[in-house]
Amino acid sequence: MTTDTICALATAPGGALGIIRISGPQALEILSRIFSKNLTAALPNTIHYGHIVEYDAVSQHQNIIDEVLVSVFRSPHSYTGEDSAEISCHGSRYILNKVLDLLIQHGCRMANPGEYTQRAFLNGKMDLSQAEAVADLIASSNKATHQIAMSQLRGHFSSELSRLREKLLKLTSLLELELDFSDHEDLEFADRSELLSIANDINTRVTRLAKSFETGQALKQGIPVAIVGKTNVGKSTLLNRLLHEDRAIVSNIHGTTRDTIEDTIDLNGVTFRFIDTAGIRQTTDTIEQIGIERTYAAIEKVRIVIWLIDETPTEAEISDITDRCAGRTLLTVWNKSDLRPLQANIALRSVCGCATATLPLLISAKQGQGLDALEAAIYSAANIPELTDNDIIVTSARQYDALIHAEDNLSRVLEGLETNLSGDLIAEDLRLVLSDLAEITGEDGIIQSQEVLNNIFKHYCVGK
Ligand SMILES: Nc1nc2c(ncn2[C@@H]2O[C@H](COP(=O)(O)OP(=O)(O)OP(=O)(O)O)[C@@H](O)[C@H]2O)c(=O)[nH]1
Ligand SMILES: [Mg+2]
Repeated sequence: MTTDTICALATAPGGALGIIRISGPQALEILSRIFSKNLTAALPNTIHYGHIVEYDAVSQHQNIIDEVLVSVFRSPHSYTGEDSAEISCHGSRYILNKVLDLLIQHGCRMANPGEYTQRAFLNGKMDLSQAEAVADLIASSNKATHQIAMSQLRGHFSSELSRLREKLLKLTSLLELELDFSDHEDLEFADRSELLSIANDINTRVTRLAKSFETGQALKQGIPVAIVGKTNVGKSTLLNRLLHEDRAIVSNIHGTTRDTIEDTIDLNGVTFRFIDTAGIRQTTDTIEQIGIERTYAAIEKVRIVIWLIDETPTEAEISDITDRCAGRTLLTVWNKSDLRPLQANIALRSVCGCATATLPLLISAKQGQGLDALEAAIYSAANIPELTDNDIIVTSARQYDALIHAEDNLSRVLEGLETNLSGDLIAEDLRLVLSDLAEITGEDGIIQSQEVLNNIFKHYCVGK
């Protein structure tokens, strides 16, 4: 499909080695012009030791640029599906630029971001959802995001989509059968309740996929946790303690933190994004007041709120925080346990989730006591599903959009079946669902517009 042969540096500059990738119909021919051996007849999946050389027309000598290893891959058994090669050079910036220059002089073109993966998709080596997983895999920074990307790359999402596709096709054909032979009174068709049960099953699966996006986003971007409370209770001290660095200014002056401060850490292989906030108090200071508004705004955006206290709060404070944290997990944490023992009243017990038994977690952010228990409580509040290698979690907004469209069209299918709508109208909506799902994988002749493809691949690094 492509005629250009492309090249790019696939590794980050600065390492001991650098890998240059070449892919396209002329990959081995062009490479042979600058390599000490002819590789045009090289066997697939072989490695060749030799030199990258530059011919100097003035001295009529060959200058050796580097001593390298070249891996040769043959179409269709390569990442892109084309003839390709990877040159492992020494990591010198000069060498790498020189080799790229030589390749370009001899007929290669610099690859665009993600162009190798785009070619892999166009050559049928992977579908679009797998291509997107490649970017996720490269960006994965913890166990959870790695596991999700790996599962998608290995095609678990694609297989679930093809199962859905089969069910949709079955439904469509049953409906069409009903249409084609509706005058034959002696023929029996699947009754509508059977069709409805297939449609419901499809709907449940699509909804499950769409729902997983929230978890996917949280795992990818870090689960947001706000640390809130009155001024001077030790919120910034706690942030610094959780991050193991002096990120926020700590002082005994009330109202030290004015703006929200965010940073991430991994707990048990999952990224959490902690947000330190301006302490809540009555103030006439306009800037501090803006900071407090931001604290309230931060609560709206998070799934977990750590409410830090260092004295027994009043009933009014308790009801204010519970109101603001409705729909979120509220962890009440008593700080400065080294200074003051916990003084719990009945109302405080109830905000901790249980009328009698549960008390706030006790910590000393300054001295580090109780931090392990707090981290464990944060992790369990996040309610991360126990991920297995086969779990399908949607992480791309593009895929999520397609699933939402599919859900929308499916709801009309269900409605149509329930209200005994004519089969041809229902079949029309079914076709829309099929095309929504096909958009995710880019399959089935639904050729993605170049714009959609460019949009997907432009976020990749060059060389992938
Ligand atoms: N003894 C003791 N002091 C603490 C503890 N945690 C924080 N402090 C002290 O409490 C004071 C306030 O700490 P910060 O972390 O700045 O408090 P904050 O809640 O961020 O305050 P604002 O930004 O003003 O809202 C500092 O002097 C801290 O050293 C603790 O666990 N024990
Ligand atoms: Mg602070």
